[in-house]
Amino acid sequence: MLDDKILNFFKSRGDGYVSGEELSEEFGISRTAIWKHMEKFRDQGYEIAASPHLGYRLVCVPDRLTEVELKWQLNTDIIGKKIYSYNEISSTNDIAHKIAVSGEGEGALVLAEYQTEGRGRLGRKWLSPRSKGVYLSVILRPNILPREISIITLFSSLVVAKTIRKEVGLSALIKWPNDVMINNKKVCGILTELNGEADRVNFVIAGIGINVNTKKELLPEGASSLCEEKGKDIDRIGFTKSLLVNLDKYYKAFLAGEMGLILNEYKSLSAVLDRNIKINYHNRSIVGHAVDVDKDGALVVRLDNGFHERVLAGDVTMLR
Ligand code: BT5
Repeated sequence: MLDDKILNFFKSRGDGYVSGEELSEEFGISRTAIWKHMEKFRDQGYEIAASPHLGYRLVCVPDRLTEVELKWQLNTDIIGKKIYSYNEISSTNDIAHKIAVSGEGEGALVLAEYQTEGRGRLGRKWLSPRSKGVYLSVILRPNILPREISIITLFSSLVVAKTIRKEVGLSALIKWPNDVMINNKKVCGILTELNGEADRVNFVIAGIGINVNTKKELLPEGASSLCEEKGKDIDRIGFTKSLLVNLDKYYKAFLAGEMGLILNEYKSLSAVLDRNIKINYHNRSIVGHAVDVDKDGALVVRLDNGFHERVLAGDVTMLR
C-alpha cells in the first residue's frame, strides 16, 4: 500500500527531513498528492513537521497497534507475517478463528484497539479498555494432539512474563494455567482455543490480553496494568513488537522439540509451584501442594493424603 511505503520511507530517514520533491520522485506522484498523503497521516494521528525549504519530517507516530507500525523492522520468521489490525471488533479470537477457517496460514495475527466481547475462559468476560491494552490472537498450526493444547498456553504465558521483565523491568510471574501476575495482581490472561477433531488439530488460536496503560479504575478487582505497577506509561508499540519476537522465538523452540528448556524457564517464573493451593475444576475443588508442571502443561498437586493428582486446567487460589 502506498501509504505504508511512504511512512516506511520516512522511518528509514530517522529524524531527518525528506523534501517534497524527493518524495514525489520516489513514489511517482505529484507534490499535491504528497501533501494530501501528509494530511491523511495527520488525521490518523501522525505528527509531521513541514518546512517550506526542507520538506517533511516524521515527528511521532500514533499510539495505535497498526500493521504498518508493528511490521516495521519486525524480525520474526513465523509470527506476524500477516497482520490484521482493527479499531474495534467483537473478539480477536473470534475473528482469528474465522480467518483460520478460511485458510489463513500459521503466524497470522489479529489485533484490536477495543473488543466489544472480549472473552475469558468458561464464558467469562475480558475487559478491553480502548487503546490501552494489547488484545491479540495468533493462528498456529502445530502438529500436536488436542490433549497437548495446554503447552501453547504454557509457552505463551512464559513469553508474556519474559517480555514484561525485559521491556518493563517488572517481576512478572506466571499463575498456572493462563495468567501473568505482577505483585499478585493479574495483568494478563490467555485464552487458547482449538479447532480439530478427537485426534487431530486443525489450528489453535492463542489469544493474549495484556493491560498495558490501563487505569486500575477500568479493571476488575484484583487486576492491574504494567503502567500502574511501573508508575509510568509504557510504549505499547515497542512492547508489542518485543512480544511478537519472543513469541516467534519460543514457538520455534517448541517446534524444534525444546520443551525441556521451555519448561525449566517456565518453572523458574511460576507463582504457583511449591505453594499450597486450592484448584477449582469441573465443579470440584482440591487442596494440596503444587509440586510440578509436567511436559503436557499439567499441574501436579500433592494432596494431603500423599497422593498426587494431575490437573490440566482450572482456577487456582493460593493458600498460606
Ligand atoms: C482469561 O480468562 O484470563 C483469558 C483472557 C484472554 C483475553 C484475550 S484478549 C485477546 C483475545 N480475544 C479474546 O476475546 N480473548 C483473548 P479467565 O482465566 O477465565 O479470566 C477471566 C477473568 O479475569 C474475568 O472473570 C475477570 O475476573 C478477570 N478479568 C476480566 N478482564 C480483565 C482484565 N482486563 N484484566 C485482568 N483481569 C480481567
